Amino acid sequence: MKSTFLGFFPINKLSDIEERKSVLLFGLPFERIKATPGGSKKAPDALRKQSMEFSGISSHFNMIESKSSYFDFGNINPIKEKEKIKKIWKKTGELNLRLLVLGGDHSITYDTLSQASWNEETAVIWIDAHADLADEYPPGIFYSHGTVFTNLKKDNSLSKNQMLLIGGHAYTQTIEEFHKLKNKEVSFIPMHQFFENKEKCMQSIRDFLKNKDRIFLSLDVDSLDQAYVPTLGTAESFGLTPYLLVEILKLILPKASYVDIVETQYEKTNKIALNFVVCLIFKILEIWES
Ligand SMILES: [Mn+2]
Repeated sequence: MKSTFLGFFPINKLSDIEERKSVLLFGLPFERIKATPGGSKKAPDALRKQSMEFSGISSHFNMIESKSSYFDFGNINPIKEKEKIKKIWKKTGELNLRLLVLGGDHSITYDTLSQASWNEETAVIWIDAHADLADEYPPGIFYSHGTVFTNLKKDNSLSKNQMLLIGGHAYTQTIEEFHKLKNKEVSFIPMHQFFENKEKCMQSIRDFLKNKDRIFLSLDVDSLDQAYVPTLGTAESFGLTPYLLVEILKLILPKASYVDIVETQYEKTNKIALNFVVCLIFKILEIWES
């Protein structure tokens, strides 16, 4: 490992973790198909490096004095190192770990969550400008960043009460995913509703969480308005604001044992998206700690 994320202790073997509820970070620097512009596979190492520009201390949170232990397991290749991901889930079960995963494109969510153990009280929530519910994307490709939640639903026989999309508002030209949302094949709170009736949306999230004991959260950075993350390959207007995202995270994170952050793309001269995701990671750690 070249460097670790600020405040995280680098480890080579999972047996080095002994403390319950530790946060285990790892990267999946992987893009399943060639997209223009690509670059999300560079994000795990770039985020680690960029984190060193920060102190990890804010008015609400001091990473250095945190009660939790933070470990960085480096990067994993989701095709060649499937076994490693399996071992991480085993360790997570034994010690109640909290996983923080850095993608990669959105297809990595399938690599991690298809190896998790699911029951009726387990659910996945994805915060995303897009639904990622295509059957094929692009045509002829069944496993990509555009089909993640179709595949998770199918392969784990998930019901709509186990799947919640928050913040969707832009859909692919293959209109099947739009129909799936219309037919309520998954639970869904579209972006515009937050601005029409925010409290109703917050209550919908609380209701969804009520009978769940374990949440897997997948956070696509393009759920944020492009003003905050201008270098993404699929940047969208009329998206989430950072503080609205934090309010949503405060509801979800207490039950989330897994968070991934995907599709972080940046330019050499424009580090806004990287800085945003570094600060988002501090926020996630802060909410987990509180
Ligand atoms: Mn996505």
